[in-house]
Amino acid sequence: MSSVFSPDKISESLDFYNRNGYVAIKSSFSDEYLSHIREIMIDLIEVEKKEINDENYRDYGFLLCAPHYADKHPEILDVFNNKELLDFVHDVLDKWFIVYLYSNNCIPPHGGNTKAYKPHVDTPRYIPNYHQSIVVMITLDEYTEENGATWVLPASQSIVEKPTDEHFYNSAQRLVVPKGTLCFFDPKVWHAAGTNFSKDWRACLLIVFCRPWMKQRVDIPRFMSHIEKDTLPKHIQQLLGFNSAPPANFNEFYGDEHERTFTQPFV
Ligand SMILES: O=C(O)CCC(=O)C(=O)O
Repeated sequence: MSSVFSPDKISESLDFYNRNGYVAIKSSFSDEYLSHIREIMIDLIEVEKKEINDENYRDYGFLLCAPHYADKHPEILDVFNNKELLDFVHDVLDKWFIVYLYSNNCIPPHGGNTKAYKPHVDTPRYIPNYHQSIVVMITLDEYTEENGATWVLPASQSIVEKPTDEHFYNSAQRLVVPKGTLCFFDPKVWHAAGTNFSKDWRACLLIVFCRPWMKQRVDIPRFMSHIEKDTLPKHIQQLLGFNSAPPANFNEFYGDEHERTFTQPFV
């Protein structure tokens, strides 16, 4: 079993993250909520596959924009009320961070893989002593070596050159953690999803947060244009990037607060 920090051990977990490029922290999500979200994710994977309807579709197991489905499944957005999660991201990125990507990685059973199974980094951008983004993987199952627990190469977040597979698999650790663990990653750390040899899916949510001046991976507010913005709580609008859209006319830049599209401090 990997070390899982208690959320009140803030300085120890931050120190571990800064040294190793990842850290696992226990969350307060209920087992019931995690199981419910897991069921929704597994269903949505098929919905999205059908919608994309492309023979060469390579992203089976991932959703491109989970908040897109918040009209039918508003509980998808409840993760943004989780204090342990937001507190840790705040400690790394400071205030006004937004969601860069809200996805998942569910690995099919019986030897299944996803596109994330080879050693990789998520974002190869190297700015010394600066965190531009952070990934959190919320485990929706207990992770075991059998069901595809993630491999992570400790302290590899400043290694630009791809490690050989031999070095990676000899030196990487498996994230063998309970369901409901918040696994934070520096997007520059070398890691890989495992292969799932069990009889059931291995599921997680994957959320990437970034600084508010960065462009999101997908335009989440436009992906949610079928959902009335004002039905979303203000702090969730802010996190999803509704307050950090580049202005497209003079009013959106100079107008009153309700007309402007970038309303949070430009940090
Ligand atoms: O699901 C996992 O175990 C890792 C996911 C991953 O590597 C990724 O999405 O970049």
